[in-house]
Amino acid sequence: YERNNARPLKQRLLVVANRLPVSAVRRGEDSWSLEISAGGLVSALLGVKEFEAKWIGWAGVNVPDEIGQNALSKALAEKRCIPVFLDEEIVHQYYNGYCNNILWPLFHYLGLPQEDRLATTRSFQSQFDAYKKANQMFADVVNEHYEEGDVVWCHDYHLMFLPKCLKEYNIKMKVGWFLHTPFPSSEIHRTLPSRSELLRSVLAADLVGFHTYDYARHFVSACTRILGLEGTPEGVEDQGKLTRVAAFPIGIDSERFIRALEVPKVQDHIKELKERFSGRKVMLGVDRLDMIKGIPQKILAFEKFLEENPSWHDKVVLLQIAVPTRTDVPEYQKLTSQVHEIVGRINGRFGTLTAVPIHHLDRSLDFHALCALYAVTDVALVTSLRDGMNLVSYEFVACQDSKKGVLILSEFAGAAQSLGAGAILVNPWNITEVASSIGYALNMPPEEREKRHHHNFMHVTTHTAQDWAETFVSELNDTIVEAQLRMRQ
Ligand code: ADQ
Repeated sequence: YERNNARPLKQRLLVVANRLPVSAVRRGEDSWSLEISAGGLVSALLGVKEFEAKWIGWAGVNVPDEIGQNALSKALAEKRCIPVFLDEEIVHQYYNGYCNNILWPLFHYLGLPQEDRLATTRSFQSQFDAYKKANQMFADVVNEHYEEGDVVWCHDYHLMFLPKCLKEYNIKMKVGWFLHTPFPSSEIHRTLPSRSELLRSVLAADLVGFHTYDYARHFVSACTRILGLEGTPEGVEDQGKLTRVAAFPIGIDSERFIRALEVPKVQDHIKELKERFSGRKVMLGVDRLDMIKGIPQKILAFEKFLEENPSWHDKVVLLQIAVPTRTDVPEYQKLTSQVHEIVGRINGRFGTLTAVPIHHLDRSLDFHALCALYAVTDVALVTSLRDGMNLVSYEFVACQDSKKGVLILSEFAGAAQSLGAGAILVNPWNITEVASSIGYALNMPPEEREKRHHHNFMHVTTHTAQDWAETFVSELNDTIVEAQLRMRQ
């Protein structure tokens, strides 16, 4: 209780993620400007009123000098953020190497890197060592700021080694870990040289969460088949210690999107877009430019649709917005050129002097522009080859209550399990199937569109990001209480 007014103090939640939700720009030797990036996780945690959240993570910048580090820590403290300082070499090996070159593709079923096997195998160990070292650095910072009664929530594949490091510091620390990507089949996970060590580290957590029941099941199978442990309906048991494993599907702050549609700037933008594309149906893709998002496959399916349906040539347009990520990685550069080449070819083939069938933008849009685009869309195309959940599909649905547009959704996105009844589910590898689904969606009668939209809208507005965070954290608290009760018995 607080000393003066006897009001119960809020429980502190330490959210540990690779990146802090801020972008930091150095203005001088000891001055920084910070901008909060309003991602899904930030709004989810702002909605959790009974906790006081603090963030721990890397600020995304290299700060080798002490003056700069002190100044940045001070500026971040005002935003309830605590930095972990990583040097360039660690970032290269841990973040670009082990996280993005090994775990990200593997967890999305793209396999381990294959070119130059010997070099990969050699550097694999040094990247894993850097990964462990970086995770230990995160643990040091968490431990330094931890106070008894805090709950620690670790996020994503960057920090699989963290639960173990934290429990080594303090066995009583309440530790949860949530994975935002898919967890692959155990047959994929078992190809990873450090498979067992990673599983054991995650199992040190009290609660392990995934977006879907399938990912949770894959994780439990990996623990039973690779580690020989016992899977139970609650999770995984190792010598009497139970690690609870469950599905916690994320959502969005749907109210934020719905409210944005009333903003005059958004309405003006909607009007402009409607005029610009009048007489044509609008199809939309919004993705980070990443191999897992299936952007080339989506565009090829659209080409096939145009090929087979000449009557639609001047009546439909595809707007593909792709934010470039990891631009220094050759594979991502290759993907960008591949997408440009396909778009150029299709526009050359089906375009006229006054209109092209595909508008492709390599950039991020601000929140209001994105909402306006979602609102004017007739058919959204989410064709990820694999995706933990995919929030674009949720955001589209939230902005469609007046238009009741159609969602074409990959069956390999986690969202297929929650929006499957309202969306048209497709196998994104099957270009013929996606092309015919485009035709089906464009011709769908209003009653069917309404029914499908209603199903999805109900889901998106009742399974929000705030619900997700609250459920995870309260279950984490209960898990510990259970463990303590068992110890007392
Ligand atoms: P991501 O792979 O980043 O997230 P997603 O869930 O679709 O994928 O979220 C992307 C976010 O970025 C959305 O909020 C979207 O609005 C925004 N965005 C994308 N393109 C944009 C653009 N061009 N301009 C502006 N904003 C854009 C990871 C996993 C997902 C999982 C989430 C959350 O890969 O599967 O759903 O975490 O757990």
